[in-house]
Amino acid sequence: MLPFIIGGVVAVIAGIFGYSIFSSEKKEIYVSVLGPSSSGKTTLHNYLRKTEYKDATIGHNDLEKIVIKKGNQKVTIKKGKDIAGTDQAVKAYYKEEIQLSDVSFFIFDSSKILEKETYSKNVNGRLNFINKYCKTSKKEKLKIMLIASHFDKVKTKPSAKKLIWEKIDKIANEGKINKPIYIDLTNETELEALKNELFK
Ligand SMILES: Nc1nc2c(ncn2[C@@H]2O[C@H](COP(=O)(O)OP(=O)(O)O)[C@@H](O)[C@H]2O)c(=O)[nH]1
Ligand SMILES: [Mg+2]
Repeated sequence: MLPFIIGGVVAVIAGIFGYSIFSSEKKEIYVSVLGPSSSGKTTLHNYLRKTEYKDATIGHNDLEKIVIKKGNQKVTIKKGKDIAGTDQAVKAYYKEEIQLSDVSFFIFDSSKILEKETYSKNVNGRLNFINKYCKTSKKEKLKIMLIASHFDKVKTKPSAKKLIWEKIDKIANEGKINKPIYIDLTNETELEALKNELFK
C-alpha cells in the first residue's frame, strides 16, 4: 500500500509544480533570483549552489558555476549574481539578469505580502517591471517561477494560499506567470522536494 500512497503524494506535488527547468534540452542554464530584501534570495542560492551565507544588502555577490545532480540527471548552472533586494537593485540589475536568464525565480515573503500593503504594492511593481521588460525585449518565453517563501509563518491561517495569490494574480496573469510555490526555504525537506520537481 505504501508505494501507492507515496506515489500519490508525489503525483499531487508534481501536479502542483509541473516544472522541468533542470531537465530541459539546455544543459547549461543561467538562473537569476529576484525579489525584495529578506525574501530568501540568498537562502535559495546557497541551497542550489551549496555556498555559504553571504549577505548582499547593497550591490551583489558573484556566484560560481555549479553542477546540480539528481540521480543520473544533471544540469550546469552558469556563473551568476546574488543581488540585493533594494529598489535600486531593480534599476541596476533586473534588465541584465532577465536578459541572461533561462529561468528567473521571483521570491516574496508570504507573511509580509499578507500583512503589509506597501510590501504587496512593491511586489506588484516589480512583477509589472519584469512583465513589461520581457515584452519589450525578446524574453517572453522566460520561465518565471514565483516563490512564496516564509510560508511556515502563515500556513495555519485559513485560505493562506488563496489570499496570497489574490495579492498578485492580476499582474501574474498578465505575464502568464504560474501560481507560486509556497515554501519554507529554511526547511531542507521542502528544498529537496523543490529541487526534485525542477528536474521533472
Ligand atoms: N522562517 C523562514 N525564514 C526564512 C525563509 N526564507 C528565508 N528565511 C530567513 O530570512 C532571512 C533573510 O533571508 P535571505 O536569504 O538573506 O534574504 P535575501 O535578502 O532575499 O537574500 C534569513 O534569516 C533566512 O534564514 C522561510 O521560508 N521561512
Ligand atoms: Mg541576499
